[in-house]
Amino acid sequence: MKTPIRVAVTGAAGQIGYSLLFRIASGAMFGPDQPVILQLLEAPVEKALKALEGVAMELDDCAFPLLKGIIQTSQPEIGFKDANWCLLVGAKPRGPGMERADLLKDNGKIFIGQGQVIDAVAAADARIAVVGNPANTNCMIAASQAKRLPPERFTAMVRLDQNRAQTQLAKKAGVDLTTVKDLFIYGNHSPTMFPAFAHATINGRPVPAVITDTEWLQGRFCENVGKRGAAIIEARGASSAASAANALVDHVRSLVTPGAIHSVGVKSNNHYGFDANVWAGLPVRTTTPGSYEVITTYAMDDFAKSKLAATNQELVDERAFVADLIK
Ligand code: NAX
Repeated sequence: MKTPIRVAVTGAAGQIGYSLLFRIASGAMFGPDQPVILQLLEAPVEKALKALEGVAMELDDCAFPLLKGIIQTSQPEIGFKDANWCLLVGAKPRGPGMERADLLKDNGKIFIGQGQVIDAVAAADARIAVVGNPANTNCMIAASQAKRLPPERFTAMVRLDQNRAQTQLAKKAGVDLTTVKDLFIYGNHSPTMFPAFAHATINGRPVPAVITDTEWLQGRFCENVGKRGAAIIEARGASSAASAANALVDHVRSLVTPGAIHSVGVKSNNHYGFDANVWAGLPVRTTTPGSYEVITTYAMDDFAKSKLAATNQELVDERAFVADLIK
């Protein structure tokens, strides 16, 4: 029997948590022979902690063979202790009339604190994946607080956007979605992000050769993917949860699978012209479990360059909003 992996999950009693924890405990994230210990962290709010108790009871009731322990806490020092993976899902939602700048600052404070505690108490091999919005900037903020853990350990989730884009292309082309490959998301997890269709393939052929409607690719397609979150809220009356949890399973599963190529929000280091210090969605290839290299060889046409410039600008602006926090 392998040693259990300790997986810390914040916002564990939230919507995404409710779809996510059971997948982790069933083996979908780390494999069918990898035991896990779930370290569930919630805000110090009575209602949330009570709900967490209920979630933990349901996890118990599933009798998952791989689940070797459940910790419930509102204290980051306990929740992140010796964690091998820290899945930062919890965040303050944007309230009515709230400016994006206020959301950035409020969440910034949470991710400053969590970044510091993770750096102090998580396992030496800790990996961090940020889902709570604004995910890229929250990830940048958490990473800015780490002295022990290097920046490449901190990743932001853009996999939901990749999955959304893959299905949109498959539907348009009338093909099975598994035939759509090499579709990567660049930039922010926001409507500015860019699904780079020109490099993607369908049955081995470049997407623009299969879907010849350039106006659709540059217009409706990019818009549908970028604004899908809002469309889900409109239809469901609540934000994406099961698909977000599924994307996080994919994000981590791909990061622990050598050879996988996928989209991840990482420190850009100037790749594709992004500001060096923002976390941008980029194509990566997993090298060893938990580590990756950015694929830097894609050429960008003028349309792609303009999209990259816009999403980069948004990330730079977000960073500027929280500059005083991360000093
Ligand atoms: P919920 O509001 O259902 O759950 C969030 C949970 O986080 C709550 O239970 C809350 O008590 C908890 N929380 C708040 N502050 C905390 C803290 N300091 N420590 C621990 N827990 C804390 O939101 P949910 O629908 O689960 O979404 C979670 C986050 O994911 C949101 O920020 C949301 O915007 C973001 N999303 C990100 C996506 C992505 O692709 N990156 C897509 C889906 C989702 O919109």
